[in-house]
Amino acid sequence: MLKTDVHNLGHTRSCLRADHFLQTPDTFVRAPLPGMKAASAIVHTGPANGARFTEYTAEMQPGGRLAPTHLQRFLYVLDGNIAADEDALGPGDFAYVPQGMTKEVTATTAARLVLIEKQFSGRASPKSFVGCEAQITSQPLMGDAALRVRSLVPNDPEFDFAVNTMTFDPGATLSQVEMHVMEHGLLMLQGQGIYRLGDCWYPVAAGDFIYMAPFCLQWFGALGKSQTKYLIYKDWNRHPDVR
Ligand code: UGY
Ligand code: MN
Repeated sequence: MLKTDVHNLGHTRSCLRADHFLQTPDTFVRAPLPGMKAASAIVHTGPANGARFTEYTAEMQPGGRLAPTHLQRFLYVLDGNIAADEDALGPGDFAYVPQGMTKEVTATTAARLVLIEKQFSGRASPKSFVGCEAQITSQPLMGDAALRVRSLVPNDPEFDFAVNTMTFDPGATLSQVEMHVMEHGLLMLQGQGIYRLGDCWYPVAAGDFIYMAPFCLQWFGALGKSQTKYLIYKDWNRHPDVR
């Protein structure tokens, strides 16, 4: 058999456009962020591509630590176990740390977590919280029981962003093509489907990350025989004047 050291002849599903991008795991590049210990980051999006938030996956060795941040921080555990100060968190658990508060985040086993960090644009800083996705009651989106949304950040105007999981039964779709002022960071957690972004339709699957700029046309349809789920960030409770 012919052996080659080229990687898919340079082919990938990753793609960068003016109002969106798709970042697939074959193109992830890992590097520690300043202050991280025994951990590295895959940066998905941030000010470098015009986003008003930063999102990255942290891959931590046992005993590894996240860098402190001066921003508000939301984290969601993908795999493994961590301690956020006194709270022990496992897969599907999440935590919010307001701007100005420090929480030491340490991996108690090898762990992967996704982090969202952004400058707080509200008035009074919300309080910290931890939660467990499975314990959040889901709501059908636009009355469609085949598409269920769980809001991980309380629906309270003091928060200036939202993070939701959206679970699609096989064949479920967004009920409309959306075009809105909010930007999105989206991590595919399980399953697969077709994402329309701008004028392109992409096959996407668990592990992929998508960034959508404000007003990016978007639509999703789930494919396959099992559920599809993604974790999605959006700016929320903000006047469009606030950047
Ligand atoms: O919350 C949202 O805007 C969500 N429905 N968007 C999306 O799934 N692309
Ligand atoms: Mn949307």
